[in-house]
Amino acid sequence: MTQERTFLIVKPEGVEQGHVGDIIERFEKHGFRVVALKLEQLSKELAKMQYKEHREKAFFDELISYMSSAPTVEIVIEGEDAITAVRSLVGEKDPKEAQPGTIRGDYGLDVMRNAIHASDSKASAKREVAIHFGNLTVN
Ligand code: FUP
Repeated sequence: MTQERTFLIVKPEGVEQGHVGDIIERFEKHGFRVVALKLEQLSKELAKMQYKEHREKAFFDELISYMSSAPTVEIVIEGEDAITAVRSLVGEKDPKEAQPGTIRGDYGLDVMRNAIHASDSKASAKREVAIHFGNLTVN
């Protein structure tokens, strides 16, 4: 077991529908600590940096418009094996396939509006934290 940091975004519909408190509580109840937190309406430039691996995809423009359309909440959390453990609390990308009790299973509307983003690897966590929180250390 290793202490890790990972990066999350509560997406616009998660903020709009009032799920921020519950989402943070789920992570805290599982023993994770919040180490950085902010509410921000992302610029298109920041959203493009966040999702640059998808820039050739058909859904990219819609994703960027959506992610920059309203406030989001960026969070860095820390705990044992945080990257893998957090992805399992988040659930499958498509809310229709996500288990009830996962964040996307409970709150996601569709593949794009799936309530929350979570880094999928150490390298992604490092890259994404650098985009949103400057030189905060990830390990
Ligand atoms: P995840 O890491 O679970 O968020 O999944 P992906 O990196 O595959 O997807 C990145 C973003 O693209 C998510 F916000 C969902 C969105 N997406 C679509 O909107 N349509 C698709 O067909 C696939 C992904």
